[in-house]
Amino acid sequence: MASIVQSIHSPADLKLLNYEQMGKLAEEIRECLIQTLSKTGGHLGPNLGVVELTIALHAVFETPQDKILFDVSHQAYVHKMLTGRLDRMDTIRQPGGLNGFMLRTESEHDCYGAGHAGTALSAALGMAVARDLAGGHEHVVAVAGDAAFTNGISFEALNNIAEQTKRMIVVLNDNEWSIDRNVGAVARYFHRIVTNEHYQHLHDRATRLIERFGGKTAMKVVRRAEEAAKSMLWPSILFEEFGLEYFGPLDGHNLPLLVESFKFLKTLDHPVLLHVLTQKGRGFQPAIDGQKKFHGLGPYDPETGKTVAGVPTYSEVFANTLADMATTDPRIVAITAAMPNGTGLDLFRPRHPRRYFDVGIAEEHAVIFAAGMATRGYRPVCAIYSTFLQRAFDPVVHDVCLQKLPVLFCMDRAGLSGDDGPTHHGLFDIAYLRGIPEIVLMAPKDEDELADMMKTALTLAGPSAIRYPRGAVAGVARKAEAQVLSIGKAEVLSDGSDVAILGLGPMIALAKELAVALDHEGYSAAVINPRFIKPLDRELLARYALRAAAFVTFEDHVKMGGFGSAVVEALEEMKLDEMGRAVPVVRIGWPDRFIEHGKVDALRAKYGLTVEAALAQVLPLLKSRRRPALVAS
Ligand SMILES: Cc1ncc(C[n+]2csc(CCOP(=O)(O)OP(=O)(O)O)c2C)c(N)n1
Repeated sequence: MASIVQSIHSPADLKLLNYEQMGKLAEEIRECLIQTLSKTGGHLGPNLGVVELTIALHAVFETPQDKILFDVSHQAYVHKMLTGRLDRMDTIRQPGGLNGFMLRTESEHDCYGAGHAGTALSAALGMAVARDLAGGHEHVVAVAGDAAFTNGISFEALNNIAEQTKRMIVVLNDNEWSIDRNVGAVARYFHRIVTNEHYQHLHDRATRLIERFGGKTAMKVVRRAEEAAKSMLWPSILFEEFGLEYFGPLDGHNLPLLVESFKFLKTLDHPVLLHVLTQKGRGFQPAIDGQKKFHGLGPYDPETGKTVAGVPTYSEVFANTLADMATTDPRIVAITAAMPNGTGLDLFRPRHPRRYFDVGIAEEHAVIFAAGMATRGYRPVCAIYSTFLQRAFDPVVHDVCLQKLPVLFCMDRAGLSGDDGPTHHGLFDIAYLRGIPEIVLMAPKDEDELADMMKTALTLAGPSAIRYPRGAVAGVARKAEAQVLSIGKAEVLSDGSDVAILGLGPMIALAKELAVALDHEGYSAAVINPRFIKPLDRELLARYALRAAAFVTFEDHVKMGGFGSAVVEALEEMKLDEMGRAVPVVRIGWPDRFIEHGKVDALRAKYGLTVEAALAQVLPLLKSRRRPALVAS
């Protein structure tokens, strides 16, 4: 039998299908997702959950005129398949291929890009108000998961919607999961609605109605759907108080019910919220059984869901080390903003359940909550990805640093994230933290030093942050006991007199390689592990400025405002060469542009984060060396 999915080149094709064909299409899409993502990796569970919902949206609304936004947009793969990108699905998250999130530059159907949670309602409201001002007629639909409602921005938008527009549809896609189980009062509230037996009764009635009339003439269907939809009105004090008429909860896998409900909601002249219930991972048992794992993952076996065993990661070392430290230090508390899995805190939780806090997708709250605990003598450790801590910049400044509170930020995924792309690259944290007074900023060269830095941070009287990358550790031997490091002191791994190479964090590997390459060219290079971005080891910089013809800095961060910039600033202030000039610094880091998704090594090569690029820049400086090699240190 010919496949239906292959016949869908745009949403217009979808509109020609009857419910039976749509049901078949849903099956085919699921199969395609399971097979394709088994090779590319990606957000399988969330997408399997929204197959019918996305089909229904595109069956009723007319993108690109109508606007459909997905919060985070990790669940927009089906949307991509239905909007002309099916033939490129096997390139998703691959170099040069489709992005794993919505991208305005990828398709006219992607009206809003995202990757961070909580933005859909605000952006949709902006679009609805822009439509109203311009006298337009398009529909604006924001689809947001239940966990997106643990995020403050969603509530800031809710607070505003009814006052600003008369026409906007919010779809609450409730599967009771964030990446982990969804948490907090909002999650409990949704759960209460869903488990109410009255709902079950209404739901069955509505389903019967829609199914009975699904095949009849359009008018009849609309009228009956209206009845069904109205009969499903189940008072939700929360959303009604915000001025959105609430509908639901309805079965998010019942295609006719969804389609008819959207047709009905489209006719309303006030903001509405439709609560749909979906099952994450639907249609693939391993994903239903392993919700967390299948939220987002690398390649897997499409039959069994099995993945290859992972390598030890920085996240795991961080979490195990913290759990060990917490055993002897009762002041330590661990805080995550909905990322217990990604940050490794899953490992901390069973060992210290009372000192583990998942606050939901709420980075600002996480940081201020930590500040509050710190005022009471606790040592909060906020494990937040570099990219998500961007959300909490003001709390870091205003609540933690200004009050000199001893909160430790452990910034996982600092550096290029690879497949996830620009929304997830952790390339800005040095730039946004370095200018804040009081904070101590560190980057370990390996997992052993990560433990040292954690121990060091926990001795400090004020705020600190440690940045470490995604993925595998260096694989070095671990000391039995972590040691406290001297604040602001770099580590000289090997001395040299022509060039001083500073390799921040795991970029030390490139520094070592460059030293070897320079040695082949007849130059002697010092290899330095800076350890501290702030305070910088100025004394060391001054020492090498008197001997070396150039510095080279390597960092997995944007050059602008990064570690190399800090070195340049410090040297410029010192003006140490014999002419009162600063010593030249070759800065190797990411350029001033957003970096696309792809493989880390390939992107490093493309953008010049390589030993070769460093060599090409530093050799001319050495060849025109202006000064004699001076005294040894
Ligand atoms: C600001 C921010 N913090 C954390 C994340 C990581 N994250 C990605 S998806 C997700 C859970 C989303 O759950 P939900 O909105 O319910 O959608 P579902 O995956 O269940 O469909 C989280 C925490 C993020 N994208 N943005």
